[in-house]
Amino acid sequence: MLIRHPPDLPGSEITPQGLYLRRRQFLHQAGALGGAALLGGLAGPARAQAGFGPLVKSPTSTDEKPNTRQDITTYNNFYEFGPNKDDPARVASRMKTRPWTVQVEGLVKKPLTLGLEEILKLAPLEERIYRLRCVEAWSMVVPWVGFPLKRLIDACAPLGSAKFVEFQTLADPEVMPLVRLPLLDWPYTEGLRMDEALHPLTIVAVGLYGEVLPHQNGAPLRLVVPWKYGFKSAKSIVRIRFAEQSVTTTWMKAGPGEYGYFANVNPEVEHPRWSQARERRLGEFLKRKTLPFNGYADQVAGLYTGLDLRRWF
Ligand SMILES: Nc1nc2c(c(=O)[nH]1)N[C@H]1C(S)=C(S)[C@@H](COP(=O)(O)O)O[C@H]1N2
Ligand SMILES: [Mo]
Repeated sequence: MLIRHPPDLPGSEITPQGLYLRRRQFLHQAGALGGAALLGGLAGPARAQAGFGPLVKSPTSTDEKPNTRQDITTYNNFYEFGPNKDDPARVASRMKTRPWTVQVEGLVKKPLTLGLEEILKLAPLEERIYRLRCVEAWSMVVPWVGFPLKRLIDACAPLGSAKFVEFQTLADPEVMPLVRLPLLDWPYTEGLRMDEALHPLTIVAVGLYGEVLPHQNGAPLRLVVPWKYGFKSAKSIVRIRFAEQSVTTTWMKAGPGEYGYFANVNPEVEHPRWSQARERRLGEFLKRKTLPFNGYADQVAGLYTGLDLRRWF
């Protein structure tokens, strides 16, 4: 069986209906291409890990116990590499992360290309231990290595008219088997309102557990927006675009009634097909209560005063 699900999540709940159907279509097509060989044959040797040296731990860190490196790097959503939680760890090592550039365009002083090395010099790296809550009702605690997204945005020199920022991620059919198939609308596209992007909790992550980000977690750079569902945290970013209007994101296209633009963690707004009131922390048996804004309400609720969070989910 290619498709496996965690035992407490019926398959039809994991993905929006449209995605579920496209996944069946994918399986059908993958079958024609050789099925398991297509996904399984791509597993590469584990990459050498490089450390960042001693890091300051940000006071924004949670004091909850981080999940193990094993959990964080083998239970992933990175659909470009496959629909199962263990596909990214097996397949993503094929992605080349050097050289890597990020295209900056839209409402900016002038369009530019930033190299990864330049980006890494923008700000000191620090450790940020954050909760990550997936829309599928599981969560984990991750010791990220990163820096505030604001520092990268400042380097992009957006115009005052920019109200939203859009992120596009790598869609390379040579190394990502799924982008040949219409499982999602590739390239994976996400967006933030400018004030969300500039918020001090929002980071660019380039590592975890003190080491360079494993490919399956979004190497070489990804967003982490801890008060939003995990899908807002786009992996392997190659393009940043500033705009006056918000984009229709990949997940909004996949399930318009299921995934909103804001996607703030909200235990009171049910996903149409399951409750968001509780979550299973990876490695734990009993479910815990999901907190508004994933427990970051004190810091971020103020961004949404006057916004009906049931309507703008
Ligand atoms: N490019 C890309 N980014 C992505 C995804 C994806 O499929 N593709 N999945 C998202 C989802 S649904 C989640 S929950 C998080 C998971 O991050 P992690 O695997 O590092 O825990 O990545 C997000 N970023
Ligand atoms: Mo997710």
